Amino acid sequence: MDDLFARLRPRTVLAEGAVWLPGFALPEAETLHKAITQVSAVTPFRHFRTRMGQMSAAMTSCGACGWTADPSGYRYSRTDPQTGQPWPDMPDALRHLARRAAAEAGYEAFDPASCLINRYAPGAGMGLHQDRDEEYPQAPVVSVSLGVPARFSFGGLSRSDPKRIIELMDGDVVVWGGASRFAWHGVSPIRETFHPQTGAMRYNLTFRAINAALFRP
Ligand code: MD3
Ligand code: FE
Repeated sequence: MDDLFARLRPRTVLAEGAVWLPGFALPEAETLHKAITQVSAVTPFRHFRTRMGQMSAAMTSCGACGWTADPSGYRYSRTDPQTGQPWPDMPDALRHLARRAAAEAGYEAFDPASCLINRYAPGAGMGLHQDRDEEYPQAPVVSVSLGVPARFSFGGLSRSDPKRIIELMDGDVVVWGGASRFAWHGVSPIRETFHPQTGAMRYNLTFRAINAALFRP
């Protein structure tokens, strides 16, 4: 039954290197929600302040390093600046899901060092940007969407390239590799809707391989 809607939305190659796997994470949803609860109990969700202002999505991380931001810039760090402690380990179930998804898209060797967890309340979004802080261009980014849907737009390597808009739903996975790894993308403000597991919230998990020189002691 869980697979019904996923079946109606077939696996889609969105652009060179970008593979959309509708509903791929649905069988793991319960495990993923538990992992989010466990990680955020140790390293709470917070809204980073950047030079652009406060981010509307709340974030936390698990794995060997986590993404952080402050008015001086963006970086990966081994410890959570808020707790001073290492980020919690990446739960095996999350790592395995990310590796299976990457393999489906042709990346057999993917081994993520970090999982960034974004939480969007109604009205929260993410402006158009590129993901360039990893310094590991050969690895894809694996993204898992949970909870209420999001209107996601992505373009090309230039900010002004034409955009395609897709609706990312609960359990959808997208693998962004190859020529799509540095595509500009963003999330429109989340609409007020309801999901039985998350209420009004949307979560997005992004799994990333990071250049170890960036976070080794
Ligand atoms: C396309 N997150 O955390 S994930 C991010 O829904 C981020 O929370 C969004 O963008 C979210 O940086 C979208 C999808 C995603 C992630 C990385 C990409 C799309 C991408 C890298 C290249 C192209
Ligand atoms: Fe991004």
